[in-house]
Amino acid sequence: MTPDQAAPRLPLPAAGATPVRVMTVAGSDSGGGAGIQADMRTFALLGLHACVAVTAVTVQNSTGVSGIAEIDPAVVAAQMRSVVDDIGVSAVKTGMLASAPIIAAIAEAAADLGIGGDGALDEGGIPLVVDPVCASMHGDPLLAADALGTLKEQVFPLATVVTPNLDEVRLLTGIDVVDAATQREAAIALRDLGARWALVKGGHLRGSDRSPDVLYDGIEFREFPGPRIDTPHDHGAGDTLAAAIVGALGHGYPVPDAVAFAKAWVTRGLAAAYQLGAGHGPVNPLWRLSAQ
Ligand code: PXL
Repeated sequence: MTPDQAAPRLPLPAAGATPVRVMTVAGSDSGGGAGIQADMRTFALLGLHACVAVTAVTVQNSTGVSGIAEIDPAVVAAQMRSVVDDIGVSAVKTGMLASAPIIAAIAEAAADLGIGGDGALDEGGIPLVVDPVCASMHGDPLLAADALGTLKEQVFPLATVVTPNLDEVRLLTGIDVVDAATQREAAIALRDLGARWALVKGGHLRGSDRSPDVLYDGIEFREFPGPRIDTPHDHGAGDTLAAAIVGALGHGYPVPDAVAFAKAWVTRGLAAAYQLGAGHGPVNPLWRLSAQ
């Protein structure tokens, strides 16, 4: 299936029919632009039923994060088990995971529930998209410094796709992506950490008016060029991209088609981003509902 770049959409359920179900394991953003709220906006606008496992509650507005309350790791894992055992999901995303104990609980639950791992892209498997969120756009930490190793060791080997931005690539691999060659080197290093597919986003690559993302499966490098949308209002863009990948995987798209779809989706959202509060506004999945 070739994604429609102009009007990216997924098949919609008939009224009253149970939609495709997906789950996000992520933190809440009280400002409504990133984290769980970004994921749910995208899932809803794509016609999906969104389940959640909350990892942390952030106190946050358009100017930054001023507080974080972590959820008990056992409660995070229990949310995942409760949803999968009853409702069932066809794809899962992780975002802000906050701490090493939360990550360990999630990794154990995911392995038990058949989320990610080798069978993820087989019939009946549950693909896992790992957005390795480390900090907010303002630089507020969203992952404990001592949790990076746990994320790499316990979650990356389960990941169907990882979607780091260039700051996260540096933290995870030590590679400073400055050009196409280092972007490919980073994709190889991320796969070496255990992910089946690595998507290295080019959005923060300076000196270019294009922002090609590079997707690598250990065999082929695929480039996803896109226009660079120059806006200060890109809060939640990474979450939105990863959520749209989850939505497309939940519908059974192959990974490269899911990425192409998600890229078109977030590009439309960035073009429609709006100002909010005194700081940075969010990427806008509501473009789909906008008055012309
Ligand atoms: O955009 C990454 C992100 C994810 N999750 C939460 C966030 C942010 C960025 O601020 O607040 C809860």
